[in-house]
Amino acid sequence: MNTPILVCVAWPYANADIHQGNVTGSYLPADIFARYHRLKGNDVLMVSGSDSHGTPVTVKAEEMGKSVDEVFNYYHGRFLRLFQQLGLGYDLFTHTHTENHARVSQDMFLALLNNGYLYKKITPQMYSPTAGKFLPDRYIEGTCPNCGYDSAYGDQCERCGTSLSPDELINPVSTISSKTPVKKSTQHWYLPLNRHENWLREWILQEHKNDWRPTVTGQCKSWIEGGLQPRAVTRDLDWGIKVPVAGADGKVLYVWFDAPIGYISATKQWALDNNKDWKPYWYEKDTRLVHFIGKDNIVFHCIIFPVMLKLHGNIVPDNVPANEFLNLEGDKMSTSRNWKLEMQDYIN
Ligand code: B3M
Ligand code: ZN
Repeated sequence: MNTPILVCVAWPYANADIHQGNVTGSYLPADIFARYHRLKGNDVLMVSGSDSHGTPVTVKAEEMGKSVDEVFNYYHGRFLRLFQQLGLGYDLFTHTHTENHARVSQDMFLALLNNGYLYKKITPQMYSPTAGKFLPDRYIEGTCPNCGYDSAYGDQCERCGTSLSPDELINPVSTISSKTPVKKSTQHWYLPLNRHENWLREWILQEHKNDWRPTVTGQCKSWIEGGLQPRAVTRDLDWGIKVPVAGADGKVLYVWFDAPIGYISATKQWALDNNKDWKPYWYEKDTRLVHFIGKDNIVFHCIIFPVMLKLHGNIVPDNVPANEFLNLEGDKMSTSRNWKLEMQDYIN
Protein backbone atom coordinates (compact mmCIF):
# COMPACT_ATOMS: atom_id res chain seq x y z
CA MET A 1 0.00 0.00 0.00
CA ASN A 2 1.24 3.52 -0.59
CA THR A 3 -0.18 5.63 2.23
CA PRO A 4 1.46 9.03 2.57
CA ILE A 5 3.12 9.06 6.01
CA LEU A 6 4.15 12.54 7.17
CA VAL A 7 6.68 12.20 10.01
CA CYS A 8 6.98 15.62 11.67
CA VAL A 9 9.69 15.74 14.31
CA ALA A 10 10.10 18.39 17.02
CA TRP A 11 12.33 21.29 15.96
CA PRO A 12 15.19 21.71 18.47
CA TYR A 13 15.79 25.26 19.67
CA ALA A 14 19.06 26.45 18.13
CA ASN A 15 20.40 27.39 21.56
CA ALA A 16 22.32 24.37 22.80
CA ASP A 17 23.65 20.99 21.76
CA ILE A 18 21.18 18.15 21.52
CA HIS A 19 21.29 15.80 24.49
CA GLN A 20 20.49 12.13 24.87
CA GLY A 21 17.03 12.91 26.23
CA ASN A 22 16.09 14.75 23.01
CA VAL A 23 17.35 11.86 20.86
CA THR A 24 15.64 9.05 22.75
CA GLY A 25 12.51 11.17 23.28
CA SER A 26 11.83 12.41 19.78
CA TYR A 27 14.40 11.89 17.05
CA LEU A 28 15.22 8.19 17.32
CA PRO A 29 11.57 7.07 17.64
CA ALA A 30 10.72 9.15 14.54
CA ASP A 31 13.55 7.53 12.58
CA ILE A 32 12.48 4.01 13.60
CA PHE A 33 8.88 4.76 12.58
CA ALA A 34 9.98 6.27 9.24
CA ARG A 35 12.27 3.30 8.44
CA TYR A 36 9.49 0.85 9.23
CA HIS A 37 7.04 2.57 6.85
CA ARG A 38 9.67 2.94 4.12
CA LEU A 39 10.32 -0.81 4.38
CA LYS A 40 6.58 -1.36 4.06
CA GLY A 41 6.62 0.62 0.82
CA ASN A 42 4.67 3.60 2.12
CA ASP A 43 5.32 7.12 0.86
CA VAL A 44 7.23 8.55 3.85
CA LEU A 45 8.30 12.17 4.27
CA MET A 46 10.28 12.99 7.44
CA VAL A 47 10.97 16.69 8.02
CA SER A 48 12.22 18.91 10.78
CA GLY A 49 14.61 21.77 11.36
CA SER A 50 16.20 24.14 13.84
CA ASP A 51 13.82 26.36 15.75
CA SER A 52 15.73 29.61 15.37
CA HIS A 53 13.28 32.17 16.78
CA GLY A 54 11.95 32.65 20.25
CA THR A 55 13.62 33.78 23.44
CA PRO A 56 15.53 30.57 24.22
CA VAL A 57 17.84 31.57 21.34
CA THR A 58 18.03 35.28 22.23
CA VAL A 59 18.76 34.43 25.88
CA LYS A 60 21.63 32.20 24.75
CA ALA A 61 23.00 34.89 22.41
CA GLU A 62 23.10 37.37 25.30
CA GLU A 63 24.83 34.79 27.51
CA MET A 64 27.44 34.13 24.76
CA GLY A 65 27.81 37.80 23.83
CA LYS A 66 27.12 36.91 20.19
CA SER A 67 24.48 37.90 17.65
CA VAL A 68 21.36 35.74 17.53
CA ASP A 69 22.10 35.02 13.88
CA GLU A 70 25.55 33.65 14.78
CA VAL A 71 24.16 31.50 17.59
CA PHE A 72 21.37 29.92 15.58
CA ASN A 73 23.70 29.20 12.64
CA TYR A 74 26.30 27.68 15.00
CA TYR A 75 23.85 25.25 16.59
CA HIS A 76 22.03 24.52 13.33
CA GLY A 77 25.35 23.34 11.87
CA ARG A 78 25.97 21.11 14.90
CA PHE A 79 22.48 19.63 14.68
CA LEU A 80 23.03 18.74 10.99
CA ARG A 81 26.40 17.09 11.78
CA LEU A 82 25.00 15.15 14.72
CA PHE A 83 22.01 13.83 12.75
CA GLN A 84 24.32 12.76 9.92
CA GLN A 85 26.57 10.97 12.44
CA LEU A 86 23.49 9.27 13.92
CA GLY A 87 22.25 8.35 10.44
CA LEU A 88 18.77 9.76 11.06
CA GLY A 89 16.83 9.70 7.81
CA TYR A 90 15.34 13.17 7.51
CA ASP A 91 14.20 14.01 3.97
CA LEU A 92 14.85 17.62 4.95
CA PHE A 93 16.26 19.21 8.10
CA THR A 94 15.97 22.97 7.55
CA HIS A 95 15.46 25.94 9.92
CA THR A 96 12.84 28.60 10.63
CA HIS A 97 14.95 31.58 9.55
CA THR A 98 14.50 30.96 5.81
CA GLU A 99 12.63 33.20 3.38
CA ASN A 100 10.38 30.26 2.52
CA HIS A 101 9.38 29.68 6.14
CA ALA A 102 8.71 33.38 6.77
CA ARG A 103 6.41 33.55 3.75
CA VAL A 104 4.49 30.37 4.63
CA SER A 105 4.09 31.54 8.23
CA GLN A 106 2.90 35.01 7.21
CA ASP A 107 0.49 33.52 4.66
CA MET A 108 -1.05 31.30 7.34
CA PHE A 109 -1.34 34.24 9.76
CA LEU A 110 -3.08 36.32 7.07
CA ALA A 111 -5.37 33.45 6.04
CA LEU A 112 -6.52 33.00 9.65
CA LEU A 113 -6.84 36.76 10.18
CA ASN A 114 -8.73 37.42 6.94
CA ASN A 115 -11.16 34.56 7.72
CA GLY A 116 -11.92 36.11 11.10
CA TYR A 117 -10.24 33.35 13.14
CA LEU A 118 -7.89 35.78 14.94
CA TYR A 119 -8.77 38.97 16.76
CA LYS A 120 -6.61 41.83 18.03
CA LYS A 121 -6.72 43.15 21.56
CA ILE A 122 -4.82 45.68 23.67
CA THR A 123 -3.76 44.26 27.03
CA PRO A 124 -1.30 45.17 29.80
CA GLN A 125 1.92 43.17 29.46
CA MET A 126 5.06 42.87 31.57
CA TYR A 127 7.46 45.70 30.72
CA SER A 128 10.99 46.40 31.99
CA PRO A 129 11.71 50.14 32.35
CA THR A 130 15.43 49.37 32.81
CA ALA A 131 15.65 47.34 29.58
CA GLY A 132 13.14 49.63 27.83
CA LYS A 133 11.30 46.68 26.34
CA PHE A 134 8.44 44.29 26.91
CA LEU A 135 9.61 41.14 28.69
CA PRO A 136 9.18 37.92 26.70
CA ASP A 137 7.95 34.95 28.69
CA ARG A 138 11.42 33.46 29.19
CA TYR A 139 12.68 36.73 30.69
CA ILE A 140 10.19 36.41 33.53
CA GLU A 141 10.69 33.94 36.36
CA GLY A 142 8.54 33.21 39.35
CA THR A 143 6.84 30.51 41.38
CA CYS A 144 4.77 27.97 39.49
CA PRO A 145 1.13 28.10 40.70
CA ASN A 146 0.80 24.40 39.94
CA CYS A 147 3.77 22.81 41.72
CA GLY A 148 5.43 25.65 43.65
CA TYR A 149 8.71 25.46 41.69
CA ASP A 150 10.38 28.83 42.31
CA SER A 151 12.18 29.19 38.96
CA ALA A 152 9.32 28.64 36.55
CA TYR A 153 9.44 30.60 33.30
CA GLY A 154 6.67 32.93 32.12
CA ASP A 155 5.57 30.41 29.47
CA GLN A 156 6.21 27.04 31.07
CA CYS A 157 7.23 25.36 34.29
CA GLU A 158 10.22 23.14 33.50
CA ARG A 159 9.52 20.92 36.50
CA CYS A 160 5.85 19.97 36.02
CA GLY A 161 5.57 20.89 32.31
CA THR A 162 2.56 23.14 32.91
CA SER A 163 2.17 25.76 30.20
CA LEU A 164 1.84 29.15 31.92
CA SER A 165 1.30 32.81 31.13
CA PRO A 166 3.38 35.44 33.00
CA ASP A 167 0.26 36.62 34.88
CA GLU A 168 -0.08 33.20 36.49
CA LEU A 169 3.42 33.28 38.03
CA ILE A 170 3.61 34.05 41.73
CA ASN A 171 6.04 36.93 42.50
CA PRO A 172 7.24 37.38 38.88
CA VAL A 173 10.63 39.05 38.44
CA SER A 174 12.61 40.10 35.38
CA THR A 175 15.58 37.82 34.71
CA ILE A 176 17.43 40.91 33.42
CA SER A 177 17.06 43.26 36.38
CA SER A 178 15.65 40.88 39.05
CA LYS A 179 13.07 43.57 39.66
CA THR A 180 9.29 43.19 39.54
CA PRO A 181 8.16 44.20 36.04
CA VAL A 182 5.61 46.94 35.44
CA LYS A 183 2.54 46.58 33.24
CA LYS A 184 2.25 48.52 29.96
CA SER A 185 -0.48 48.28 27.29
CA THR A 186 0.31 46.68 23.94
CA GLN A 187 -1.71 45.23 21.05
CA HIS A 188 -1.51 41.58 20.03
CA TRP A 189 -3.44 39.14 17.86
CA TYR A 190 -5.17 36.23 19.58
CA LEU A 191 -6.29 32.73 18.59
CA PRO A 192 -9.48 32.07 20.61
CA LEU A 193 -8.90 28.41 21.50
CA ASN A 194 -11.98 28.53 23.73
CA ARG A 195 -14.16 28.56 20.59
CA HIS A 196 -12.78 25.13 19.58
CA GLU A 197 -13.18 23.18 22.83
CA ASN A 198 -16.10 21.08 21.53
CA TRP A 199 -14.23 20.06 18.35
CA LEU A 200 -11.06 19.26 20.34
CA ARG A 201 -13.04 17.23 22.89
CA GLU A 202 -14.68 15.20 20.09
CA TRP A 203 -11.49 14.78 18.03
CA ILE A 204 -9.08 13.88 20.86
CA LEU A 205 -11.21 12.41 23.63
CA GLN A 206 -13.64 10.47 21.41
CA GLU A 207 -12.07 9.79 18.01
CA HIS A 208 -8.61 9.09 19.41
CA LYS A 209 -9.40 7.79 22.87
CA ASN A 210 -8.11 4.30 22.00
CA ASP A 211 -5.17 4.92 19.69
CA TRP A 212 -3.46 7.90 21.36
CA ARG A 213 -1.32 7.36 24.47
CA PRO A 214 -3.23 7.86 27.75
CA THR A 215 -0.49 10.26 28.90
CA VAL A 216 -1.28 12.43 25.86
CA THR A 217 -5.09 12.26 25.96
CA GLY A 218 -4.88 12.72 29.75
CA GLN A 219 -2.98 16.00 29.43
CA CYS A 220 -5.30 17.19 26.65
CA LYS A 221 -8.36 16.30 28.74
CA SER A 222 -7.12 18.41 31.66
CA TRP A 223 -6.42 21.34 29.33
CA ILE A 224 -9.83 21.11 27.66
CA GLU A 225 -11.82 20.49 30.86
CA GLY A 226 -9.87 23.28 32.57
CA GLY A 227 -11.19 25.69 29.92
CA LEU A 228 -8.98 26.84 27.05
CA GLN A 229 -7.92 30.49 26.93
CA PRO A 230 -7.32 32.72 23.88
CA ARG A 231 -3.57 32.60 23.04
CA ALA A 232 -1.58 35.59 21.79
CA VAL A 233 0.10 34.62 18.50
CA THR A 234 2.32 37.73 18.29
CA ARG A 235 5.03 39.18 20.57
CA ASP A 236 6.88 42.49 21.08
CA LEU A 237 10.28 41.25 19.89
CA ASP A 238 12.65 42.13 17.08
CA TRP A 239 14.02 38.60 16.44
CA GLY A 240 11.45 36.54 14.56
CA ILE A 241 9.01 36.74 11.64
CA LYS A 242 7.47 40.19 11.18
CA VAL A 243 3.70 40.38 11.67
CA PRO A 244 2.50 41.10 8.09
CA VAL A 245 -0.10 43.77 8.85
CA ALA A 246 -0.11 47.57 9.29
CA GLY A 247 0.32 48.80 12.86
CA ALA A 248 2.51 45.86 13.89
CA ASP A 249 5.92 47.55 13.97
CA GLY A 250 8.24 45.87 16.44
CA LYS A 251 6.04 42.79 16.60
CA VAL A 252 6.81 39.25 15.43
CA LEU A 253 4.87 35.99 15.23
CA TYR A 254 5.02 34.07 18.53
CA VAL A 255 7.63 31.32 18.18
CA TRP A 256 5.07 28.63 18.94
CA PHE A 257 2.87 29.98 16.16
CA ASP A 258 5.66 30.00 13.57
CA ALA A 259 7.67 26.88 14.50
CA PRO A 260 4.92 24.27 13.94
CA ILE A 261 4.16 25.92 10.59
CA GLY A 262 7.72 24.79 9.82
CA TYR A 263 6.33 21.29 9.23
CA ILE A 264 4.37 22.74 6.29
CA SER A 265 7.11 25.10 5.05
CA ALA A 266 9.69 22.27 5.20
CA THR A 267 7.36 20.06 3.14
CA LYS A 268 7.03 22.85 0.56
CA GLN A 269 10.80 23.36 0.47
CA TRP A 270 11.42 19.62 0.08
CA ALA A 271 8.87 19.45 -2.76
CA LEU A 272 10.50 22.44 -4.48
CA ASP A 273 13.96 20.85 -4.16
CA ASN A 274 12.74 17.48 -5.44
CA ASN A 275 10.23 18.60 -8.06
CA LYS A 276 7.31 17.01 -6.16
CA ASP A 277 3.82 18.16 -5.17
CA TRP A 278 3.60 19.15 -1.49
CA LYS A 279 -0.19 19.54 -1.25
CA PRO A 280 -1.21 15.87 -0.90
CA TYR A 281 0.82 15.61 2.30
CA TRP A 282 -1.17 18.43 3.97
CA TYR A 283 -4.56 18.22 2.30
CA GLU A 284 -5.34 14.59 1.39
CA LYS A 285 -7.39 12.96 4.12
CA ASP A 286 -5.60 9.58 3.90
CA THR A 287 -2.25 11.17 4.76
CA ARG A 288 -1.15 10.04 8.21
CA LEU A 289 0.48 12.99 10.01
CA VAL A 290 2.44 11.79 13.08
CA HIS A 291 4.35 14.13 15.43
CA PHE A 292 7.36 12.94 17.45
CA ILE A 293 7.85 15.20 20.49
CA GLY A 294 8.55 15.31 24.23
CA LYS A 295 5.62 15.59 26.63
CA ASP A 296 6.28 19.31 27.24
CA ASN A 297 5.20 19.98 23.65
CA ILE A 298 1.83 18.19 23.82
CA VAL A 299 -0.31 21.32 24.17
CA PHE A 300 1.25 22.89 21.07
CA HIS A 301 0.96 19.75 18.90
CA CYS A 302 -2.42 18.46 20.12
CA ILE A 303 -4.33 21.67 20.87
CA ILE A 304 -2.93 24.85 19.33
CA PHE A 305 -1.42 23.70 16.01
CA PRO A 306 -4.33 21.31 15.17
CA VAL A 307 -6.77 24.22 15.63
CA MET A 308 -4.64 26.29 13.24
CA LEU A 309 -4.53 23.39 10.75
CA LYS A 310 -8.27 22.76 10.93
CA LEU A 311 -9.11 26.44 10.41
CA HIS A 312 -6.64 26.55 7.53
CA GLY A 313 -8.27 23.55 5.81
CA ASN A 314 -5.38 21.15 6.41
CA ILE A 315 -5.37 17.59 7.75
CA VAL A 316 -4.84 17.19 11.49
CA PRO A 317 -2.45 14.77 13.27
CA ASP A 318 -3.24 11.05 13.13
CA ASN A 319 -1.17 10.46 16.27
CA VAL A 320 1.16 12.29 18.65
CA PRO A 321 3.07 9.59 20.59
CA ALA A 322 4.77 12.04 22.97
CA ASN A 323 7.43 10.53 25.21
CA GLU A 324 8.16 11.08 28.85
CA PHE A 325 11.44 12.71 29.81
CA LEU A 326 14.66 10.69 30.06
CA ASN A 327 15.91 11.31 33.60
CA LEU A 328 19.49 11.57 34.76
CA GLU A 329 19.87 10.45 38.38
CA GLY A 330 16.13 10.87 38.79
CA ASP A 331 15.88 14.43 37.41
CA LYS A 332 14.66 15.36 33.91
CA MET A 333 17.48 16.08 31.46
CA SER A 334 17.25 19.75 30.60
CA THR A 335 19.23 22.08 28.34
CA SER A 336 18.22 25.21 30.22
CA ARG A 337 19.20 23.64 33.57
CA ASN A 338 22.42 22.21 32.03
CA TRP A 339 21.55 18.76 33.36
CA LYS A 340 22.16 16.37 30.45
CA LEU A 341 24.37 13.85 28.64
CA GLU A 342 25.80 15.47 25.49
CA MET A 343 25.27 13.40 22.36
CA GLN A 344 28.70 14.38 21.01
CA ASP A 345 30.35 12.69 24.03
CA TYR A 346 28.13 9.68 23.43
CA ILE A 347 29.23 9.47 19.77
CA ASN A 348 32.93 10.11 20.55
N1 B3M B 1 11.52 24.20 19.70
C1 B3M B 1 11.54 22.41 21.28
C2 B3M B 1 11.28 22.46 22.74
O1 B3M B 1 10.21 22.89 23.19
C3 B3M B 1 10.63 23.29 20.43
C4 B3M B 1 9.86 22.38 19.51
C5 B3M B 1 9.21 23.07 18.34
S1 B3M B 1 8.43 21.85 17.33
C6 B3M B 1 7.61 22.81 16.18
O2 B3M B 1 12.17 22.06 23.46
ZN1 ZN C 1 5.28 23.58 38.01
